[in-house]
Amino acid sequence: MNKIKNILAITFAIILIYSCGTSNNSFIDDFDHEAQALIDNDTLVQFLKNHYYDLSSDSIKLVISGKVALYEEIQTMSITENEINYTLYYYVKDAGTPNLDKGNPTVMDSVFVNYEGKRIVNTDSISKPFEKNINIWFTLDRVIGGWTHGFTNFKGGDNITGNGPITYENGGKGVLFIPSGLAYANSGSSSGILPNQCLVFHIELNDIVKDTDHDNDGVASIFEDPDKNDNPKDDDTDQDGLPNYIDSDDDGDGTLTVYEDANGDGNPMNDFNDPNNPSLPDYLNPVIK
Ligand SMILES: [Ca+2]
Ligand SMILES: [Ca+2]
Ligand SMILES: [Ca+2]
Ligand SMILES: [Ca+2]
Repeated sequence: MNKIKNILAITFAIILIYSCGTSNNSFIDDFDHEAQALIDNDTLVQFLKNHYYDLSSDSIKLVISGKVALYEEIQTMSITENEINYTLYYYVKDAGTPNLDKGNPTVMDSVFVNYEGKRIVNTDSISKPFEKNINIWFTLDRVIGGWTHGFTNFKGGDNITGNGPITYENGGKGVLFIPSGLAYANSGSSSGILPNQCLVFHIELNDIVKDTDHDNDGVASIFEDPDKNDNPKDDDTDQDGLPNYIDSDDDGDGTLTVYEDANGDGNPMNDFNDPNNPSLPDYLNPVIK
């Protein structure tokens, strides 16, 4: 199973670089991203006040008398990226009620999704879809920040594929409303997304790979986070430029992490053999090889 998770992660990472950008906006320009975040939030709030979710057509429409504005039903997440605070808005049509409950994906897990992306043109107007896909895998660490965090609010469904096409039921379903700073920021994208444009994604979460292990070393990517700041991308124990979650020898001592498993239970996280440093697992401790 670990091997499958690893293969999935690599395959999907390649797709993602071309299809959805990355969440590592480097922000090396002198653009005022903080000011843009405030503008985007005003846009999103007003857009949500001006629209409602039409359940019968699964679409977003201008609010009319008798309908409840999305703003009254919306949920929010506070996200900090590149030291800028963002609010991600998401509408839950169905959080997901699978018979086989794998839990929610983490920000490092692989997800199997259907989606349709639209641009917020202005607070009264939304574009036609600029991109849509069904039954496509992504790893949430390699997509725009709005996706990375947004999908963690939903559960995958049940695979009921028989002899026919791939089919899922009971998966999470909803809409993500994403500020530009958690999408394509001030650069936009070749698929017609303008700089500083807020995006809307209708999403369905068909399935997830829980505890995705990018480097197949027995430590799930979400746990390759020694500084425990919920971001495994900034941890590089041996400082070789490869973050731990994609480094097969985390402490750079020449013994692969997968073999730093003295008790042989397949989990390198529970092996502690340095009496001088009893709380540091062997795979992060170059003294223990
Ligand atoms: Ca790993
Ligand atoms: Ca970290
Ligand atoms: Ca490293
Ligand atoms: Ca090692």
